[in-house]
Formats: sequence, C-alpha cells, structure tokens
Amino acid sequence: LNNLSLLSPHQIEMAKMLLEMGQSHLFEHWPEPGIEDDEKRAFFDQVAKLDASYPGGLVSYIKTARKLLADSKAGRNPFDGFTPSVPSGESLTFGNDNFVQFEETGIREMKNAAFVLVAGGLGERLGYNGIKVALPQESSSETCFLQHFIESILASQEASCKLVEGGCQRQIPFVIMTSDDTHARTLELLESNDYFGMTPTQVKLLKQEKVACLADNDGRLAVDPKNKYIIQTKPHGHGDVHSLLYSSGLLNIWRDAGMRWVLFFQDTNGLLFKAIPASLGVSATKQYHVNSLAVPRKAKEAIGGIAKLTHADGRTMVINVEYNQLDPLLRATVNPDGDVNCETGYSPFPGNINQLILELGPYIEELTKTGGAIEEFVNPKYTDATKSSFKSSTRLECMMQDYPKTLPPTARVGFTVMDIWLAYAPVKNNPEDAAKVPKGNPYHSATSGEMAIYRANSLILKKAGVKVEDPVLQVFNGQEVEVWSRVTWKPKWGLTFTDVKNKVSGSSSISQKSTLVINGRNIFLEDLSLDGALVINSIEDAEVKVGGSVQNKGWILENVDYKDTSLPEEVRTRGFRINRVEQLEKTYNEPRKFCLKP
Ligand code: UGB
Repeated sequence: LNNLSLLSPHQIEMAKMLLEMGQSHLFEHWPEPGIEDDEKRAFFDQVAKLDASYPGGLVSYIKTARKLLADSKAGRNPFDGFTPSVPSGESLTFGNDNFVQFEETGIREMKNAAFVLVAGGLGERLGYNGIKVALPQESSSETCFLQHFIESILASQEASCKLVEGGCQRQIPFVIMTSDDTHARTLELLESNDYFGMTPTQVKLLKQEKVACLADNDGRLAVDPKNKYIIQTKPHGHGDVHSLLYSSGLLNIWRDAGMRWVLFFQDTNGLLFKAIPASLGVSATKQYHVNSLAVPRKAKEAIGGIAKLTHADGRTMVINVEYNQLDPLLRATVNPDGDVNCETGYSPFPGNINQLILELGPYIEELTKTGGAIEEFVNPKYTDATKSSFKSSTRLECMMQDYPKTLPPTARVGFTVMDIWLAYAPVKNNPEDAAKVPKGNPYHSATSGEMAIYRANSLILKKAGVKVEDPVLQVFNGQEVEVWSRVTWKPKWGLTFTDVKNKVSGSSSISQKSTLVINGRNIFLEDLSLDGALVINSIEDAEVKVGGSVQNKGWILENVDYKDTSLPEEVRTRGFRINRVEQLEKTYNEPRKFCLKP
C-alpha cells in the first residue's frame, strides 16, 4: 500500500480491484517506494492490458475461473444432464449433381462472404519453428498455405463477380487472427510477397491477447517465477476470434456493404477450399445460421465430434464435443463402450474440421448480446488425486466452434459432411507423433498433408475423365502413405468441379511417377499422355492447349530422415525431398492462343 503514491488514479483503481479479488499475493514481496518503481508501473500496465482485452475485465475473468476450477475439482461434467445423439445434416458426395448444384450456388454467394483465418497458434504439436501459414502446402509448386488461401479467395471473388450481370467490383474481405507469437511474421510474409496479389487494404490482421494464468483453485493469478512484476500469460484459444471481430467493428461494416456470410478456417488445411463452394451453397440453400464442415471420423480420432445434445429439461443444441469429452459422455449416457466405430467403420458422430460458415445478420445479433464472449473451459493438470494443486499454472480457454452454445433454440444450426479426401488434411503433428497414430487413422502430418493434396487433385481429374494411374504405397518418416501422381494447380484454374471438367477433354492419361504443375488460368488438357514432369506457366490472357505425349525422367521423391538437422525443417518434417531430375517446362507470356503438342 505504501506504493500507491507511485500510481496513476487508474492504476490505483486496478490495485484496489486486485486486492478485492483476493490477489494480495501479487504484492507480497514488493519493496518500499523508491526501489524498482518502473517495474511496478510496468506491472500495472500489464494489468490494465489484461483487464481491457477480456470481456468484462479481470474481475469477470477471476470469477469465471473460480467457478470453472471448482467444477473441475468436483469432477462436474459440462455436459451433465445432456444425452448425445447423432444429428442430421447434409451429406455431400463429390461430383454428383447435388454437389455440382451446391457448388454453383456457393460460387454465386461467394461475393457476399468474408473470410476469417485463425492463425494465432504456434503449433506446438507440429514442432515447426516458423509460422504454420508460411509452410509449403506441397513441395512440387512450393506454394505456402497463406498464398494458397489468398489465391483461393481471389479466384472465388472473381468467379462470383463474373456471375453478376455487368460484373461487380466486390473485394472479399480477409481477416487473419494473429497472436504475439505469429503477428510480426505473418505481416512480414504478406508484405514481402505483395500480399500474394490481394489488395493490402483487403486484408486485416486482428491480434489476440493472451490471458492471465491461474496458480491455484482459488483463482490466484500466477506470477512469473523469474520476475515478480510479471503475471504469467498463455493463449486463450481460437474462440477469441468472435470478440475480436465484434470489437473491431468490421461486422457492421460488412453488413452495411451487403455481405451475408462469414467463413472461419484453420491454418494448415490445404484441401479446405475444395469444400468451401459446395458448403456455402448448403448454407444458402438451407438458410443455416451456423454450418459446420465435417468429415467422417474414426472413433477416438483426435478431432471433435458433432453431436446433438438433448437436456433432461428439453433444451437441445447441435455442437462440437471435443474428442476427450465425447468418449466419457457416451459411456455415461447411451453407450457403455464409449466412442466406437459403427458398421461403416467410422464413428456415428461426424468429425468437426473447424470450418464454420455463419450467417452475418444472426451472428451480429448474437454478438450484440454476448459481446463475443464464448463459453470457456479450464484444463488444469493436478499434482495428485486430491486435486488441490496444479503441476503448472493453468488458464481459461475457449474454442471458436463453441459459438452455438449460447444460441436460442430457434437458431438454424446444421452441418455439412464431405468426403475426407476432398475436405480435410491438416498439418498438426510432428513426425514422431504421426508415426505413432493407430493404423488406419489419419496422420495429420506434413507428409500426409502434402500427399492428400496430390490424391485429391488426382481423384478430381479422374472424376473429370482423365486416366490417372493408381497410387503406390511408400513410407516417409515412419508413415505409410498413398503416393498419387503429383498434380497441382492454381485455384483460378479449377475452383470447382465444373471448372476442372471444362479444362479437360479427349482422352488424357497421367502415370503414377508423373508431376503436373498447372500455373495459369486458361490451360486446357486435351489428349495428353504424361509420363514424367510437366510444368506449364501462362499469363492471364494466354490460352494454351496441352496435348500429345510428354515423357521424361521426371521428379523423384527421395526419402530423408527427419532427424537430419542439415536439411531445412520444411523438408525434414515431410520425410522426403523432390529431386527434379528432368521436366518439360513451358512458359506462355503473350496474350494469344498456343498449342503444346510434343
Ligand atoms: N489458434 C489461434 O488462432 N489461437 C489460439 O489461441 C489457438 C489456436 P489447433 P485444436 O482440426 O483437428 C481444433 O491447435 O484447437 C488457431 C478443434 O478444436 O491446430 O487442438 C491455430 O492457429 C478440434 O475440434 O487445433 O483443435 C489453428 O489455425 C478439431 O477440429 C486453429 O486455431 C481440430 O482443430 C486450430 O488450432 C482439428
């Protein structure tokens, strides 16, 4: 208290609040005024920041923490009283009429959508030292995730505006949620690459702040062990995206500009944009306020399951139940065996891939009530069964997919299940952990993420009529994967299945050892027989017909060991590198028609 004289009126207020909230331990070892005064002021700067960046301030944070910590100690299940059942949603099969129809509707709606990428996570599980969006999604074209996302949004914008009579100038807004861990490097990646072709003002970065750590069950804030003037902080989770969007004022700007949808997505799923047009079509057709994208899920797979929860008092909600909660919930209610596969070989609960499509109007209405606050949880690691102390400090967390939890029963909450090969192959696990994934479950590694892109592109081409040779099985970093022909294309070449079909004609074939990199828009495959590597680059106004027989030694995948520290991390995490032995590379940079027929 002697130190109060050092403080500004606002800082004094903060100090009183902390004392009232049982946080006197924070000042226990503070020396007399005159000693370390700057550090004391800096402490209050941090307190003010923590207070301002949490809805309801620190008082609210500490109160919620006490309640959730007491629930956790008592072993209270957040789903007590709820019985899970399998909800109904839209299940799509790639390429059939229904799918094509939804894609068409989706593309029409795309100009009314804003995209939000949550990229504040560092990806501890992946063990990569850079930011995840800078990782190449595949190493044939070496396109990084962020570039692919931006080019997909730009291609969607263009395709959608083309459908408007007389065209339209709409620029699809793109928000990236960053954190202190990722902000500077994300900005630097954008700036050093001219925003990958997007207008810089089209992109907005919103930085999430960390929250205070909790030292014990009484909700005492944790002090940094090395510096008594710093409160320990940790990430609060991707759920922050809702309060950040709300406080940024962007939602109202979008609404006033005539936008109708907000699409949320995660940082390393290279397949996602293949699923977006059709899912947005589902949202528009079914008028879903909330549409979660989902894929068939293996029981116990480490992704959340979408379930309908019905409470004894009649309340129902369709919500993601995280994988660690689904099994106990099922055991306690409808199935003593817990989370098990059904006769299809998959869990009856679709897997949440954390891609959400929200209708903007109802979203704003809801956030106006909640301020964007999302139901939180706490996950302390206790030292023993008495649950009286923690191994290390904990904090409150929140997840973006918990948004529907506060919605009224009238809200239209649905989901769209897609083929897994089309929609979901995130890069989350390091090689060692991926190699330990039970056989048959997805690895979710850099290796599987890249292979999934080749497989999806090969399967799409196959469906469009190209003869693509069957894959071979190969092992990289201890993971057995299907290796398909390495086919990649720019989003503007084939955003939808219809686009791809329009680019392919006659009778074309691609052998398994082949690589095909399509780097342009108006490139048409006609009676092409490819056995080797072919790279086609073309400018916007060139039109290139690619046919004939291309045969060369091609690009070979060579195994590398992830422990070999002489190699770049991007290569090691995949377990292979591409040896570009021989290829045919053609570049067309004049605005006219060309024909490649070797
Ligand atoms: N993220 C942030 O932007 N800020 C944060 O504070 C934390 C993360 P993870 P997670 O796809 O398999 C989710 O860590 O949270 C970003 C779903 O909850 O990769 O363990 C981060 O940058 C789960 O239901 O995933 O699990 C990244 O883009 C399931 O769908 C994103 O949030 C699972 O993803 C996800 O962060 C999955």
